[in-house]
Amino acid sequence: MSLRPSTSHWGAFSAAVNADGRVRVVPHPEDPAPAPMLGNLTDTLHHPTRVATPAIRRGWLECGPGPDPARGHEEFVAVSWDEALDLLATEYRRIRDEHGNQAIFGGSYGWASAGRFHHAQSQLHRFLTMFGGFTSSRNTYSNGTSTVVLPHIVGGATDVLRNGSSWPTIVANTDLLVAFGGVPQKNVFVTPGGVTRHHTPGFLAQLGEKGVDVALISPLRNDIPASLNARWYPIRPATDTALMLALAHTLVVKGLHDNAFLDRYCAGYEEFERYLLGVDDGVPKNAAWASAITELPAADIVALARRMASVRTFITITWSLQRIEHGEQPVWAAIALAAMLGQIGLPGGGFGHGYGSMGDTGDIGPDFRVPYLSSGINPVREFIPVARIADMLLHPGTSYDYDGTVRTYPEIRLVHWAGGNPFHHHQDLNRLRTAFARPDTVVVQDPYWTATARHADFVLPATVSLEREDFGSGRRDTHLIAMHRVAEPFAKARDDHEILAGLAARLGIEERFTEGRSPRAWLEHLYESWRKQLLDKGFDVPSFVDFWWTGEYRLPAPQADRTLFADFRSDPVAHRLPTPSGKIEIASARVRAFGYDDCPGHPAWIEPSEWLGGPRAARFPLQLIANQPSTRLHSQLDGGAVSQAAKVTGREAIRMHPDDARPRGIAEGNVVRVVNDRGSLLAGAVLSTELRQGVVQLPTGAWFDPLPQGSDAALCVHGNPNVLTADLPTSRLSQGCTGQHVLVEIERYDGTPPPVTIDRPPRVIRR
Ligand code: PGD
Repeated sequence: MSLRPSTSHWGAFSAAVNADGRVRVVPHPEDPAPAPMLGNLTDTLHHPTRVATPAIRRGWLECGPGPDPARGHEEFVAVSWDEALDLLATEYRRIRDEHGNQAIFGGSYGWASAGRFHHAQSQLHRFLTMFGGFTSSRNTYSNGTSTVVLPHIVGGATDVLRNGSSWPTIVANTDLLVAFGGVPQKNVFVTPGGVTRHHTPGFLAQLGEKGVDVALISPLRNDIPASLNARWYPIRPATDTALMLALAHTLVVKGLHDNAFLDRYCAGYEEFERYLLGVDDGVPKNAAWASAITELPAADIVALARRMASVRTFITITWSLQRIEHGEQPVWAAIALAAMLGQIGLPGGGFGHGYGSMGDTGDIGPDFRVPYLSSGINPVREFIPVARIADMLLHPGTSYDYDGTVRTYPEIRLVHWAGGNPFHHHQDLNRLRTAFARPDTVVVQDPYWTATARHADFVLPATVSLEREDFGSGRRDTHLIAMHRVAEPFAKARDDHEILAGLAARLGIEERFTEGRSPRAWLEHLYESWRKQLLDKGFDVPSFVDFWWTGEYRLPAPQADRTLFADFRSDPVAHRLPTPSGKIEIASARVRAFGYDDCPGHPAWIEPSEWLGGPRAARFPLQLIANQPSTRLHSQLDGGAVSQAAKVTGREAIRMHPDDARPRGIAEGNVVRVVNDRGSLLAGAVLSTELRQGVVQLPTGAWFDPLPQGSDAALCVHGNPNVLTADLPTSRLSQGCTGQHVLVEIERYDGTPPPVTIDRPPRVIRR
């Protein structure tokens, strides 16, 4: 078979199916740095965990809907598509008639696959909207805290998160890059929707070649490529805010802050300075104070502050820094620090957020809206901040704070998920299991028997993107890629669109849902409507037929030079920020008025519950960093070759310092048990001096594989860190995800460890 074009969140490629059913993948010829994880696609079509047939949990089939603690512990019964969709349509009608549309939770958070038409959430949200609406979720697990706090500081989140200074501008102008959380190269291979040219590894290499001074502030040394020769500040996890405050304090007491910038462009600096100097609380946030918290030498902090004030300095913070308790604080403190340096809006100066968190931050591709499927406007206004899913299911009717409002959790009866894996992405998975027992019915559409699918009542097998036609492109992508069908659908798998069209037909909304178009007709319709807008703007865009057979369209107008807030700096009146003051709010009267003890009106150090300096560390003395994996995207294709090759004894690899391993009798390659009071997991030990002592690192995404009921069901034998993480919000302001950090203890596992079973399907009874 000839190679056919396609794309994924981790890169564009061409693919063909070999005679043995495996996929041959060739990276896009223009990609200067193809993602290693492309290799996971090889076994994607026929992996043993593909869902072959619609299936219904036996208890649901025999006893009907209702809360059931057996969910996630029971076998499934294979059914026909007609039986599955008939039963589900009846249940949808019952829920709507008895409880109303807000009893349907369709947030369905997750990355799904590249492809603008078959995008699973868009399809599901469109279907649910046409059915009368659903309770939705807001924000993301990625940067949901920043999304809420940034509007209070700079008037919006979009510019900071999507239109930050470009890498060429930084390479050309920055003297000193101060990288809180580093610039982890593993993450820049990924951009939602697709990326054709991975530029960022090249820009990082240029930084190294130019000899830009780099300060890496992270407990993990490999959070920045070694070629940059960064100076490593091995900070104690969760204490970056304290360091930023001490850097700011040093600027004040040495008279190195830019008063003219603060006067003209910022509001609330005086209040912040009082806090820095300890005027009201008697605690100056000086280098000695921060040294005790961060365990970095005070002299190094003072020297770094002096250096930052003497050259063109760019401050970056990764998104992982806000994925912890009080995650608003490092974001706000970094902006306050940058404001005090007075370089915001100057090329190569100021701050950025998310460099190394994803491929599109700082990238030079065009900022182009590509064709997409409209989901319509959800008539139900009910929503939750995305990471409050378990709280909502467990505590309907309970009130909670969110961004200055008081909200109440709705009572959910039906959960429908397509394109996400909450039993990978949510915190405290054992608590989530209890929460998932509460609804009457849980529906999951996924190509694979993920842990989430195993916790459903209805499992509806979806195709993978190689089995359908689509087009794809990500933010700042250079190309729109035609995604040709490479293989026929696996077994009885159907496209999400087809599944939902079948359900829509039974509910009398098929015509509205499909508008009478086939998927191919949708592609042509979406493309041609988009093309017309571009032609009107003078762009030369090929017809759909030409695009489809060429296999790609190179998007116009890349943006090489870009400086965040350059316009605001040039004219702060004409380009006033949409904050109450029109300026950068170093202190916010609005946030202060909310009265949140966990998010006051200016950046502040607030001790978290899970850190090495707190009392909990006496019981659980190691800080686990649960960051993004380098061998797969989140939990996707964990069974793929690249992801599997990095496992140790078939389990996720956990890195620990030899000085932490030795006293525990742990050697390289040992199976270890990682434990706290929420659960435990088995992982394979890898010893490394690339992380500071007292810190261990276990990436997210190993498929959750709990022992069966009756044994230690709180133990994941495969190594998913979310059995250990706390289901706590960042604060009452943003209610964001705090999954990045958790305190644990580790011991060697002696004896024969229980086998990993998640790489096989669950028991499905054929009738
Ligand atoms: P994925 O593994 O991408 O994880 O969480 P997310 O749920 O996005 O899940 C996508 C699912 O969609 C997979 O099961 C895949 O098989 C399925 N899928 C793919 N294509 C299709 C399709 O076409 N149709 C259907 N129906 N399904 C499809 C990611 C989330 O995890 C994120 S974004 C972040 S940043 C968080 N990070 C952390 C963290 O730093 N630390 C911890 N502890 N936890 C985290 N969780 C969060």
